Order: sequence, then C-alpha cells, then structure tokens
Amino acid sequence: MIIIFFGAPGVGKGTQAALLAERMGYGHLSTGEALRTAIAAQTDIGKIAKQVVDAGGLVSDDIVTKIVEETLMLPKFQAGTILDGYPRTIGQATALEEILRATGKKVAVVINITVDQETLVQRLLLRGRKDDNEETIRARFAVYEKETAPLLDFYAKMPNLIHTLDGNAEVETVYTRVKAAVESI
Ligand code: B4P
Repeated sequence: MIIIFFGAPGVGKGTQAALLAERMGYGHLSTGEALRTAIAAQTDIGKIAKQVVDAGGLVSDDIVTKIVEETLMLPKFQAGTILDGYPRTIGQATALEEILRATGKKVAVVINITVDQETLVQRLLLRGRKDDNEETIRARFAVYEKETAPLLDFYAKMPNLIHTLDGNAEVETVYTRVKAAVESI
C-alpha cells in the first residue's frame, strides 16, 4: 500500500506521516529528512542539495527519485509505504508511476492536508529549522504553488485517490482524520 502525504510546507505531513508509520508499522520516507541527512553527512548528494534546500527551492527530480527508488526496495517498505513530501513536481509523480508500474504497485491514497498560509508561517517560524526563516518560507510557498499544487490535478485524474482534510487542529485530532482516510481505502 502506497500512501502519499501532500500539502504546503508545514501542514504537518512529516508529523502525521511519522505517527501513521509508527502505529501501523509501515515504512516512512521523508525526502526532506533524507536530504537533511545527506547534507549533514556531506555526501555528494548533500553537497548538491544544501544550497537548494537552504534557499527553499526544490532539489532536482533525478536526485530525489533515485532516493525514492532505492528506499522502496528496502524490506521495511513492503508491508506499507508512506511517502512524505514526495512527489513534489509533475516530473516526480510521473517517475513514481514508472517505478510503481515496474513493481506492480499503485498509489492507494493521496492525503492532502490543508491549513491557511498565515498559520503555516507561524508554525514554521516556531519550528525554527535552518530553512524556516521568513524569506525562505515565502520562497517555499511560491514553489509549492507553482510546482507542487498542480499535482492535485494529476492525481484527480485517478478516481477517488485524493482525500483532503483540515490540518488546522491538534495533532491527535488531525491524526483521527488521517486514519479515517486510510481506513476508507
Ligand atoms: P520537508 O522536510 O518535506 O518539510 P515541510 O514541507 O516544510 O514540512 P511538513 O509539512 O512535513 O511539516 P511538519 O510536520 O514538519 O521539506 C523541506 C525541504 O526539502 C523542501 O523545502 C525542499 O527544499 C526539500 N525537498 C523535500 N522533498 C523534496 C522533493 N520531493 N523534491 C525536491 N526537494 C524536496 O510540521 C511543521 C511544524 O508544525 C512542526 O514544528 C510541527 O511540530 C508543527 N505542527 C505539525 N502539526 C501541527 C498541528 N496540527 N498543530 C500545530 N502545529 C503542528
């Protein structure tokens, strides 16, 4: 089962994906986390990704898709797979379809979490990660609108795939909505 967590920066994709993975025993891949790990370890990918992530841009489709392809083969990901923050472009979504076709798998649900933008800015400033300053946050929102939001049209062509839920509530309340979406598959 492939579950995609979708939404603007800070809607809680990572928070909800981690809870679902822990409670359901599924594999959890956050491409953002994978890139931050590569940056900290100063690997070749990390060196390329650092400036892009710090500026709020998107790392190239080839790099993130390679990370996804390798991770999906791990045993932990066979019972269930949670993709958190991937795909983020039409190119990534198309690449994912190809990877899944080759392994006979399909996306089961796209969980689209929504929260108004000003609440998100406050959340991210509070989180205070290196890429959570106001200028970078605004850049990430602009990238989201231009590159990532159009993916909703991409997945809307596949019947009943998108479950949109309100992420503007306490973490456990949002989780009950996430769980209901997964159980409705
Ligand atoms: P990500 O790591 O995916 O981070 P994000 O979108 O900013 O946050 P997320 O939605 O996961 O929010 P979270 O749960 O942490 O991306 C970081 C960067 O990596 C990108 O800008 C890009 O450069 C790069 N990248 C990642 N994937 C890529 C890809 N596929 N292609 C290219 N580049 C890629 O929650 C945010 C905060 O809110 C936390 O502090 C949390 O505690 C809080 N929070 C969560 N839920 C809450 C709730 N219900 N109420 C109040 N606070 C809440």
